[in-house]
Amino acid sequence: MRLRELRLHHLDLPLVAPFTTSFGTEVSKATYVVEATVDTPAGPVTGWGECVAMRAPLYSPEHLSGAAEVTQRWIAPALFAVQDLRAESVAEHLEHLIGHPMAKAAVEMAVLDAQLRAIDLSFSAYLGVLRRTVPSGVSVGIQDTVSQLLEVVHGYVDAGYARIKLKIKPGADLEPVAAVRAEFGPDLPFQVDANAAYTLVDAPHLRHLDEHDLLLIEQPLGEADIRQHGELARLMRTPMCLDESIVSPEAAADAITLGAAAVINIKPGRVGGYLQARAIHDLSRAHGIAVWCGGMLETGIGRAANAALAGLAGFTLPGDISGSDRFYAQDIVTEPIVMHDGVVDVPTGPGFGVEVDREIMARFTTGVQTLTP
Ligand code: NPG
Repeated sequence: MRLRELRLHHLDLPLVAPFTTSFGTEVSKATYVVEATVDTPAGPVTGWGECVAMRAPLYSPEHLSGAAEVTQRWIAPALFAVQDLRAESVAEHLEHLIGHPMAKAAVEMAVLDAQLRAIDLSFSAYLGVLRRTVPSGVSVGIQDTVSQLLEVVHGYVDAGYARIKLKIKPGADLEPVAAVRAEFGPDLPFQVDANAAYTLVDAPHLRHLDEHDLLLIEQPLGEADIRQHGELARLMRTPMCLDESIVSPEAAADAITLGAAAVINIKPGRVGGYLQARAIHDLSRAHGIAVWCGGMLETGIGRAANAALAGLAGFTLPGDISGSDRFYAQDIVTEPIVMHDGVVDVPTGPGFGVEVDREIMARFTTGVQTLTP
């Protein structure tokens, strides 16, 4: 295959409700969608990817406009120069560029979608996924009041979500967690996500979370603090799950060896793409470490790909693969992902199995960058 053109469609998608985490509140989702045109033996084929970097470097060192710049100046030229490009070799062609996993993942995704469409193969079949559906969890942002929180959680529980994840931060942790557990009882699959908001000196405080029988606590400490997560894990009964810290299979191996992760959240963007994500799944499974698929408020493109990835056998916990309507009144694909009966369907169409609705996408487009050799 030969990469002919990359088009970055910059979008600003309004959220149905503000989303608050320990690093701030978002009222709309800025992203860019990658449209790759690839010459294949079957002729020119278009594939789609998306960049999950946030506007500001608050979750990880990447930010959206930086990712677009890196793509324009280094990633695209490196890939345009390749005579025989395959999705499986994208990472190696980009290995000399340090970091920027989300920028790389977005392009690899679009190349992979095109490659699979050219041979009429779905991403799930490519991965060898047998499941038809995967359990759908939902991530609940930090709310202003406990009563507001309970109302929001009631909505998701009534809708049938398979588990609830609550964002926490210092000052908004033990009380909301206790309130949700008391309201919904011991059977609610319930976990928390701190997005690196604590330090190891908070261990005595965090240990109180053990009283609430959580499925796991996600990333309480900083991205670089793998060893400290190991220490905290030994001080708590709640299973330790890492997100931000797991940037590569090597980081996953370190975390597992240090006892820092009983569970791993796999986000393809954070680890440089779906193929690396698969490698981390395989490594974790071989070590008996449970994984689940995280979410980055993806559009219908990324959500479809996540639903297929989460069909792999090692994904034994519900992922942040909520229905499109949890974040968006209007998605950019013709058939957005829908949660029903606590699950979402694994897409079966060619590539990621979704079609972009260009007319709808145009409504949310703030700019288009066309990159050619
Ligand atoms: O369903 O996509 C979703 C949201 C899941 O909470 C979620 N994502 O830290 O995992 C996270 C968080 C996040 C979202 C982080 C956007 C960074 C950006």
